[in-house]
Amino acid sequence: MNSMKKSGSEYIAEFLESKNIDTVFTVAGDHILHLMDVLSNRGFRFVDTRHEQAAVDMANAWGRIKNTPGISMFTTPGHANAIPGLTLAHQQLSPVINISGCADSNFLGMGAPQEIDQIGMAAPVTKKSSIILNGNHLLSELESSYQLSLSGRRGPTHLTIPVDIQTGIYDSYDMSVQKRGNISVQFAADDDVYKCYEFIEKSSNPVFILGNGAHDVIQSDIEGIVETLNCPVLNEMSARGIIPDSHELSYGLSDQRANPTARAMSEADLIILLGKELDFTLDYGSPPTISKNTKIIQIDPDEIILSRSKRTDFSLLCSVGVFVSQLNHLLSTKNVSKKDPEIIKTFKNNYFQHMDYLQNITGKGESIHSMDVHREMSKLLDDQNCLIFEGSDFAFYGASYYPSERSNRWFVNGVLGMIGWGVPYGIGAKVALPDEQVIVFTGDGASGFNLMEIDTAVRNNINAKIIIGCDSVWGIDYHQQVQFFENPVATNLNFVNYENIAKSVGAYGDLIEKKSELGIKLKKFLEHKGPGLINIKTEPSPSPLTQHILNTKEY
Ligand SMILES: Cc1ncc(C[n+]2csc(CCOP(=O)(O)OP(=O)(O)O)c2C)c(N)n1
Ligand SMILES: [Mg+2]
Repeated sequence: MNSMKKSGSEYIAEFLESKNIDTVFTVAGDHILHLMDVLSNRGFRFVDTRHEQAAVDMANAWGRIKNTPGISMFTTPGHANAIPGLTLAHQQLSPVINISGCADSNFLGMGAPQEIDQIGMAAPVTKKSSIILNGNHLLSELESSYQLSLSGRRGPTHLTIPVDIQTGIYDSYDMSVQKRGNISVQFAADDDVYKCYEFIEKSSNPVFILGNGAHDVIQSDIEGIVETLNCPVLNEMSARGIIPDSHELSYGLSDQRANPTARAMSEADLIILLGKELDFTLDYGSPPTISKNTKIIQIDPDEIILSRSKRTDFSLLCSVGVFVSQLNHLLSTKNVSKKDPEIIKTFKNNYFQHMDYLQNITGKGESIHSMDVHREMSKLLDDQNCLIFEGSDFAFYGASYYPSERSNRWFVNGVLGMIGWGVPYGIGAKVALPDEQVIVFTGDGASGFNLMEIDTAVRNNINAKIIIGCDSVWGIDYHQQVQFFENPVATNLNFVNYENIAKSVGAYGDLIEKKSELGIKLKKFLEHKGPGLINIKTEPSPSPLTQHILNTKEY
């Protein structure tokens, strides 16, 4: 190989190209201009956003859908703004590489321009946070960030690359390399898989839960297992849609707070957690969600997650996709008799009861209930769509209503419960899915954090669709304050003509105030070829999730 001299920025560009990454979510700034220029000259696509949090949320959505790290790129003060986005990506286990520039490394620690502790700020919300001080380490550092963000429980990584490392010239002979195979996976020992099989054999009504650490499960493997056994399966986050909700043994979202159907898991005598933490959504393995005598098996690619469980009967550190394949294979070699669990009847009853409830709630007269919107929307959607549900009552009605039929097309905020990410998430998702309808359902409060990104969508020609349920309250908290304290504090909002904000930046905007207008106006909105926002005046009403909080929380 001939020796070649290239700038640090050129090495970064070549690295990203070698991983087929061609898109960068950014806000420009001093310390990243050299790298941006090199990437631009090589044909990278820049989505130039209006806030760094939003840019990371877009990279998060893009990375989850493409199953490769989404790239966000900032200057130093922008890095500070990126922390909330990294926090969400960290909790959602989304593959992201965040690259921030900083001042010349020769002057760090001496009051260099805009100097802050970038590494320290990103460290708690990334899998790895580091600074490159030797340009010859660029490629090996990038490779390890890439591998880390995709392996095990996925997540964001951060690299600070000072300006002098971007502009410095390095000889390819001196460049460190880490040649890797595919993304690393951990196999389970055969006798450990057999032990799991023995638990399943002894159980009369097992329930499988695919969690956020189960993104690598193959549909035919999990279908093979639950069909062989005739037992129910639930799923969450990155595992949503791996087994479609329309499968007769799939009972949808595992979060029983938002999906009352899932509460039937309390009748299981064995719960098999596949990449699912035994967290508060499962009452840490206790009643009322999980019965005292229920056995719990936990498979996870992360030892920390296993170690946090306070009661498991058998746990195993292993890639979930690999384990599910191994178990499916083992079951296929056995003469397994099908379970005939009563529990399926309970799941079915819960499901029909819940759907019946959702089908029949409606606003008074011409006023609009969130469910009026979701029922109308479901008539208009085909199967080529991607739905994003903010952390709002308006959206949570939808999250317990619309099925998830394909993986990476159905997103909620997850266990962090953060709000404000939905609008940029939808825009990032649409960059990854140019041929599908991408729809964000958001409350009015949550929409406000990053609503200016509708301008990003217009400038970058990204046809995302935003639907605001405008109930003029911060609903989830407002309803709790009213019930528990009879005193809503700081939870009232004005009715705002959000559609005019969209129109003012050149997007489609419309307002719906009457139930009878829903069908026609939503159809026109979806047919519009360009980004848009529809603002719907809705009645405040606690969603199934909030209702569950109201029923179970005590002060
Ligand atoms: C970043 C962040 N800030 C505040 C909260 C607390 N919070 C959760 S839901 C919610 C209300 C959401 O209101 P809105 O978006 O209007 O939706 P609605 O429930 O009214 O439909 C708030 C304030 C949070 N989870 N995350
Ligand atoms: Mg609201």
